[in-house]
Amino acid sequence: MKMISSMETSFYPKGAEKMYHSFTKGKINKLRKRSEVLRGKRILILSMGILLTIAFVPIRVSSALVGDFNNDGKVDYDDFLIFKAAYGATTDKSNWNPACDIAEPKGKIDFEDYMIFLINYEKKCPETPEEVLQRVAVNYGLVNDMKADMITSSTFEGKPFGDTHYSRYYFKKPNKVKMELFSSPHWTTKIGIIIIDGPNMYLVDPSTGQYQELNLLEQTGLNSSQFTQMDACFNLDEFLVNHNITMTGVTENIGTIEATPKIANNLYSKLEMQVDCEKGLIVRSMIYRGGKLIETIETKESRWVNELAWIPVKMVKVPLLEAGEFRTMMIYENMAINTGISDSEFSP
Ligand SMILES: [Ca+2]
Ligand SMILES: [Ca+2]
Repeated sequence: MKMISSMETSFYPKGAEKMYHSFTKGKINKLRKRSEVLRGKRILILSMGILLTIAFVPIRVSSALVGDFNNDGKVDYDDFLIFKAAYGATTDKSNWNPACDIAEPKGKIDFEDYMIFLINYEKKCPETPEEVLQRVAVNYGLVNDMKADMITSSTFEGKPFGDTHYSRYYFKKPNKVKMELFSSPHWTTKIGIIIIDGPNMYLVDPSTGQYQELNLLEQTGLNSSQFTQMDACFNLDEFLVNHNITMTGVTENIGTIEATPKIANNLYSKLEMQVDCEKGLIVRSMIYRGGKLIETIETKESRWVNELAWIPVKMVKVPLLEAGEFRTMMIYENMAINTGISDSEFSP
């Protein structure tokens, strides 16, 4: 989009551009983003010297800013929601929106279009905490499910601690999780299965098929309307309803957000999240309970998976222990998204 505006500027003789600015003040920025048609008209208008009477008439033209589907002069979350509604459509579908077909192949809104959309999405950290979290929602916005092989190992005071664990991780939007625990890196013998389906948690013994059921709402003190909103990645609207959020710091690319739950629970009293605005990825979360930091989770490595989303593939969890420094490293291999995991995968 930078290229477009510099091209546009070159249409003007220097003096005329200056005069135009002085007449129109803030409106120039809006007009800058309008189409070739309007640019042609502006040149005509300038040469005729009757700028004020005609300049604002032909406002109903399509935007030249790629990805600005609602024509408000910026490419942001609102445009993403429009794109998301049309994602996957072909011309014969009811959700077909020709405005979103911004890349080849034409007649289909697919991830080629998504990539062009992302290229044009504002990358710098915005000024409000809501907009920073919207970057996260945009990153995960086209993800329906994920699965990966997960390798977990721990250190205490820098030395290996306990066994390395091998598990298969499944996630389905908005709040279904399954972990199959294996006895060895051969991924053959399951020794346990943990399923979380909304507020229900099941601990399954794979050798007998018997399971124990736990209600997470009772365990955590979260109420049912809060429960699905803990995750700013997949339930942002509800997360915002249930938390007070403030921005405590921002650099070019990293925005730091503090979120406190409006209704107290016994899992956390505050979340501090550092968001990489370019990727839309939470790169560090600090969890507080009773005003005290209890755990830090940091993304050490992320990958652009299936050209759809940035997903953490190496994370380190550091609980705050008085006994010493304990670190758990989680490595996700063979991460795949949108493979169509069925709901039945999450029943015990
Ligand atoms: Ca827009
Ligand atoms: Ca296309």
